[in-house]
Order: sequence, then C-alpha cells, then structure tokens
Amino acid sequence: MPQSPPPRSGCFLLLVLLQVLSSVPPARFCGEVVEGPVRVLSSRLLGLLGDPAQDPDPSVYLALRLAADHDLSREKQYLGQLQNLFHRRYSQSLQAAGQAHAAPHGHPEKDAAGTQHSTYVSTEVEWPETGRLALYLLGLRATCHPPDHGSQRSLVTWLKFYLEEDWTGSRHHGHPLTSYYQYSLGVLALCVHRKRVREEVIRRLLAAEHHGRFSHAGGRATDTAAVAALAFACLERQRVVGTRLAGELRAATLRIRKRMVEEQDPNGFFGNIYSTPWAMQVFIATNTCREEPAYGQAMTAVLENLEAFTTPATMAQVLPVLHSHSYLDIASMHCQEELDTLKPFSPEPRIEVPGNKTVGLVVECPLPRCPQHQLYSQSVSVPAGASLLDVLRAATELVSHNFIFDTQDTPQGPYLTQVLGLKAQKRSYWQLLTAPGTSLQMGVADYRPGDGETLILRLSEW
Ligand code: B12
Repeated sequence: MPQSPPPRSGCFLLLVLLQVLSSVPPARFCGEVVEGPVRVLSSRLLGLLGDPAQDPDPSVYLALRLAADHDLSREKQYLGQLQNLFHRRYSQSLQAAGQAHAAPHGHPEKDAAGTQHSTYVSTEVEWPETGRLALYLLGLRATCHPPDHGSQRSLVTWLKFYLEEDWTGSRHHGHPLTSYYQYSLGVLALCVHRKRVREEVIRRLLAAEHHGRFSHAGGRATDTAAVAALAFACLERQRVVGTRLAGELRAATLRIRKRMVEEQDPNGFFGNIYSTPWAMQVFIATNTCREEPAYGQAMTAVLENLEAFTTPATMAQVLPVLHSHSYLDIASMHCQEELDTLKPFSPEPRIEVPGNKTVGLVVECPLPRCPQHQLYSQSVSVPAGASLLDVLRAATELVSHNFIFDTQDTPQGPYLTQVLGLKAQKRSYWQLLTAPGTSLQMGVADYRPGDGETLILRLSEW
C-alpha cells in the first residue's frame, strides 16, 4: 500500500502556526453579533423612521441593510423615499445640467434660507454634495432592488464630477470644497462600485493624511481618518490601483490604525464615543479586529454606553460595527435568506424632570471678525430637563436682550447657523462649548446642560 507522504516542512510549519493561532483567544466581539442590546437599537432606529419631518438619510438605510435581521417591507419603502429624493435631484444628466456647475457659486450654509428649521436639501444643486451622494450610492450597492443601470450610471457620473470639484478646490484652497470626510466617502463609494478613481485624486487624500490635515471642531478628526483608511483599504483590496500606489495605501492605512491604537483613551474610545464606531470599521475592514485588543476594549466601551446613541444619525453609524460589518462588506452583499423579523420600537416619551435650572449663555466672536470679543452674556432660566436648543429659545423671549439665532435641519439634527445676526460662512461655524472651554460632543437639540453651567457659542474656524 502506498504510504502517505511525510508533511513537507512548509506545510508542517503552517499547521503548527494554525494550531498556535487557534489556541489564542480571539479578541472579544470580533465577528460576533451581540444579540440583545443590538436588536433593541436596530428596533429603535426602525421606530424613528416614521417621522415625516425628517428627510430620509442614506446612512440609516445602510445601517438597516448591514443588520442581521430586517423589516424588509419598511426597508423597501425607505429606499423608495431615498430614490424619490435623489433621483428627482439628479434626474438631469450632468451634460443637461450645463456647465453652470463647473463653477459652483453657492454654499449650503451661506445660502440657507435663514429661517428656523429650514430644510437641509435645497432644490438646486449648486455645491458638491460628495458625501451625501456617496452614501446614497453605497446604499444602492447594498440594496436587493437596485434601480436601472442607466440611472445608477448617471449618479456615478455626478459623484465623479463632485469629487473632481473637491479635488480642484483642494488644490486652490488647500482643502476640498466639502471636507476630507466627504472626499473620503466619495472615493470609498466609487471603489465599492468598482469604478476607477484618478490617481491624483487618491494621492491628494494620501497627502492630506501624511500632512495631518484632518481636523474637526478644533480637535482630533478620528472620523475623517477612519473613513480615509476605509477608502484606502477598499482601493487596495479591489485591486483597482497599481502595485506602487497599493503599497502606499497599505502603509497609510497601517499608520492610521496604529495612531488610533496609540491614542485610544483610557475609557476605550478612539477619538470620542461617536467616532469610535468609524475607527472600529477600520479594524473589521483590514481583518485585524481579531488580533487587536484595542478593538475589544472599544466594543466594550461602546456597549456600555449604547444609550449615548440617541439620534438616527449616531445609531446608523454605530449599528454596522455592532453587526461586525464595515462599509467594505457592501461590495459583496447578497440578498438571500434575509431574516424578516425586525419590529419597530417607538421611543418612550421623555420623562419630565420637575423644577427649573439656570444656565449661563455667552456669545463670543473672536477677532478679526468682531472688534468686541464677547457679544452677549446672560443667565437664562429654563425647565430642569431643557436642552441647549430650549435655552436658546428661552433667551429669545427675554425682553431686555435681543437674542436671535437660526438652525438648519441636517441628518444629525438641528445645526446652529446664525447667532445675533452673524451667519457662519464657508469655513467658519458656531462652535458649542461648555465653560471654561470644552467643546461639546453633541448638537443643540441633544445637549442638556446642568444647573449653573455656562455655555459658550463661539464663531470659530474649521
Ligand atoms: C465635517 C464635520 C463638521 C464640520 C461641518 C462643516 C462642513 N461643511 O462640513 C464642522 C467642523 C463645522 C462641524 C461642527 C460641529 N460638529 Co461635526 N462633524 C463633521 C463630521 C466629521 C463629518 C460630517 C459630514 O460631512 N457628514 C457627511 C455628510 C454627507 O452628512 P451630513 O449629515 O449631511 O453632514 C452635515 C451635517 O452633519 C453638519 N454637521 C456636522 N457636524 C454636525 C454636528 C451636529 C450636532 C449637527 C446637528 C450637524 C452637523 O455638517 C455636515 C456637512 O454639511 C462628523 C463625523 C461623523 N461621524 O458624522 C462630525 C460630527 C457629526 N460632528 C459632531 C459635533 C459634536 C459637532 C459640533 C456640535 C462640535 C461643537 N462642539 O461645536 C459642531 C456643530 C455645532 C453647530 N453649529 O450646530 C459630532 C456629532 C455627535 C452627535 N452626538 O451627534 C460628530 C459625529 C463628530 C464626533 N465624532 O463627535 N462638524
């Protein structure tokens, strides 16, 4: 009888290595879905979709598609709402839209109607919408009911056009017209659709990473770095770039990941709680979540603080990682045997907190825009459960002080655009801080100040 050949040394080493690896416990949560709390969060998100005042948000759709169980008819309906919004907006081909777009002259913030609760989506496309269109295209790749080829192709053309606009902007102004976050989403979406991206466009993002140009609200920009890393990882994985560039992309992804681990805070967060899910996607996308203890620590921290994810936008950003998915998985999604068992869960009404609180409200406008640095300082009395938005509303009702402000609805909630008649324009924004100088991690509608706290609205550059 022929004898089986002795194991060759390479094979033997591999076997030993596999044995050693299988005896190392995998980092907690990598590849597992943490059933109970995650299901509750998915159901909550589903429960929030009914709000007719809210425009549909492509990241919410992505979160629903990347979940383990679904409400398929509600998902289909939501996709219909998205299609209505985007196809109406981009129904014209780029050529038909004319060359007016070659030199965009408007800006969403600058041109905002200026009325309270003005809606975010204007009817005219004037300024690159790289990020929103990218998220929508990612959503279309994740759907089981894709629209016809022609309309998808036209959307891809629009996205390529926006990305080029952003690239040109970055050459002229040192930053894209939108932001490096949106620019990265644009590259990521084209890559997931297996569309080629010009090397110079990719190199601009590599250079921004290399020179530390990602920033957010005066602090770290973990979210942006993470989205850029996902775009790099996708380009490398899909083999849509040459060997040399692929090597540079791999090195940049590694650098970003390494920095995230080094800068992980003692609570386990990368950046802050809201950027942590984006950072975790990088470990999932690069198959390193298993060996990286920092990933397990981040997941523990997120699970212990799930109640911080209250808005559809923040829920939508955390849910994919709770299901062990990154946006790169969209490229290989299939629609077979999807569980159709998810039920919506409507949020419980907020419990009224009895009593009142007094909150200090300060408005600052630094030089050179304003010769007088502090424009307003006043104590405002509000119900104990009031949000910062309630404080601003109460301030407008104080007879002796002419406090006015304006917000614009965005998928993240109301965004403060104007205070005391001063509009945030282009690269400036109304930053929210708690005295003496801590930048808030929430928007005006979600932050609930404590009694005696002083809040600062500061016109800042970004
Ligand atoms: C770029 C960015 C900004 C830019 C936006 C300007 C611009 N034209 O791009 C600047 C630097 C101005 C900014 C400001 C703020 N931001 Co910001 N921002 C982002 C970032 C990195 C990307 C947003 C984006 O482009 N999304 C893609 C597009 C397609 O989606 P979009 O929803 O249409 O995006 C628009 C809105 O989201 C809006 N926006 C940006 N930030 C915020 C924050 C809030 C609370 C609201 C309501 C709207 C809003 O501007 C975006 C571009 O037009 C996200 C990161 C993330 N994980 O989402 C953080 C993020 C959304 N921001 C955040 C915060 C906290 C703020 C500030 C409140 C910080 C502060 N203390 O002042 C302020 C907003 C204050 C205000 N005036 O209401 C948090 C929100 C967390 C939460 N609980 O909801 C995030 C998640 C960052 C984080 N990890 O903490 N931001």
